[in-house]
Amino acid sequence: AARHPERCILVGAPVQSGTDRLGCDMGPSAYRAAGLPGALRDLGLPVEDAGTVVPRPFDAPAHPNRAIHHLAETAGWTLALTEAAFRASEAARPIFLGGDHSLSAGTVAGMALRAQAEGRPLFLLWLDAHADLHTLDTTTSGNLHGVPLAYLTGRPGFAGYFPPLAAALDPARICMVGLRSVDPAERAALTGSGARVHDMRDIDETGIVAPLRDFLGDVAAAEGLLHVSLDVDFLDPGIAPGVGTTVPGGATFREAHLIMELLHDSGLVRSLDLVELNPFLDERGRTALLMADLAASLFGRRILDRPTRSF
Ligand code: 4U7
Ligand code: MN
Ligand code: MN
Ligand code: MN
Repeated sequence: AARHPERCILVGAPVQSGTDRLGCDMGPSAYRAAGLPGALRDLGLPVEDAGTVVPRPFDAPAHPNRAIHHLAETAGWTLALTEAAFRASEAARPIFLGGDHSLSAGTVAGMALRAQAEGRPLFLLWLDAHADLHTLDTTTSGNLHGVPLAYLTGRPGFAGYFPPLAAALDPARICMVGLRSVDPAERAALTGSGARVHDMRDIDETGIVAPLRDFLGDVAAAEGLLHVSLDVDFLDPGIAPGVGTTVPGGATFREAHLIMELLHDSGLVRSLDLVELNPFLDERGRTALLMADLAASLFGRRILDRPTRSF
């Protein structure tokens, strides 16, 4: 399998234009306060801090869907983060410190360019309670953290409002895990899309190991780059209260760690989004600490040494 750089690079993305609650802009600071850079260095990894991205100006016309807010600002973040992700991933594995989930419209678009430059396909693991598959026409909340996957897969209606997408993702290379709040328009978009979708019921019935191994096997066989997008609300609100969109019945501490441990052992992860942390809603930093802990597991923290699995 193709090797990835060892070096990690932290990229601050204090985006909050995609939500209707303030506070996500404090996310990057909270991850630093939670000790994420040190935890990665303790694993023996070279860690660079690229600082904080700033949005680019973007002229978006008013959209007929009056619910939508902060459209031009979110599009400007998308533009800036596409470039930042492409640049940061040249010789390192980026960790994007969010910021709300609209930031993934940029980070994943940038990683798609990186994959294209390396002549390899991009795969995406989306860990989230939500599908984030609304188009600008179907969102009723108008919160653009609910649209990144529609943009990234080339669903209609973004032209002129968001930066043009160089390379749309093939839904067959997307695996979604943790779903438990899907709106009717998103459910319709998922049907027949070819995306792999594992809702919480699937996890309850069959566990997550077999489907995840299956997906990772396909990434390895295609010599793909894997991007992981981890939304705080993937986790159960009982262990991760620091998020604006809690949904009961989320992943447990061990389920989430097991996924990170399997991802590490696969050696396939090239980039990671940590999104939706709202430190203003957190309890004494526990959600920030848990997210940092999960990131450390993905980058190699382990309970005991064990052989890595080759696919
Ligand atoms: B997140 C929602 F209606 N679907 O569109 C919407 F349920 O990035 C939620 O996954 C979106 O946290 C959640 O507003 C976006 C809602
Ligand atoms: Mn999300
Ligand atoms: Mn979510
Ligand atoms: Mn959310």
